[in-house]
Amino acid sequence: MARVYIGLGSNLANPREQLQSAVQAMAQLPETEVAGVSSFYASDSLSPGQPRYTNAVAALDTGLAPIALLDALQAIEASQGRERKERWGPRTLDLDILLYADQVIDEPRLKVPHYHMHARPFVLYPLAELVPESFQLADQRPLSQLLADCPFVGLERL
Ligand code: PH2
Ligand code: MG
Ligand code: MG
Repeated sequence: MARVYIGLGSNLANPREQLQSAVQAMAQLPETEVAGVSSFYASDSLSPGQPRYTNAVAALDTGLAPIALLDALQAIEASQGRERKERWGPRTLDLDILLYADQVIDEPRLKVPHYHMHARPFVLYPLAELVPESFQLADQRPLSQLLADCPFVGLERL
């Protein structure tokens, strides 16, 4: 089993319900258990002119290999009405593999740790709820240092 952290995001069609259904769907995946879910947080979209996002992070223990997990998460996104039109467009559900055990993955479909997670408060603060204080990311930077460099600005804990 691998400990995996998933970033959840939604800014369309009742984001809180989207995140709750996604957690239930992840709990039903084969060889997978949900080990924890953070609080939900609201913040403005990084892309101007879009509805505010609701974000959270979930910890999974899974026997699915990284690409099999990615396929399963994309199927959940699709089942909740995700449409891929423009990059960074508004979305009913975004499920990002943030960390997969301590692996560094650089494949066309999947880069882990997730790009930009190191500087996004809506990823780092929910992640910090689920891991010990000494937690190190796969590329060795301690989470405490990333948090110190990434102020809790514009985040609203729901
Ligand atoms: N995701 C994006 C673009 N902008 N902004 C917030 N606040 N939260 C997100 O999850 C987010 C975003 C693309 O994945
Ligand atoms: Mg995504
Ligand atoms: Mg994303």
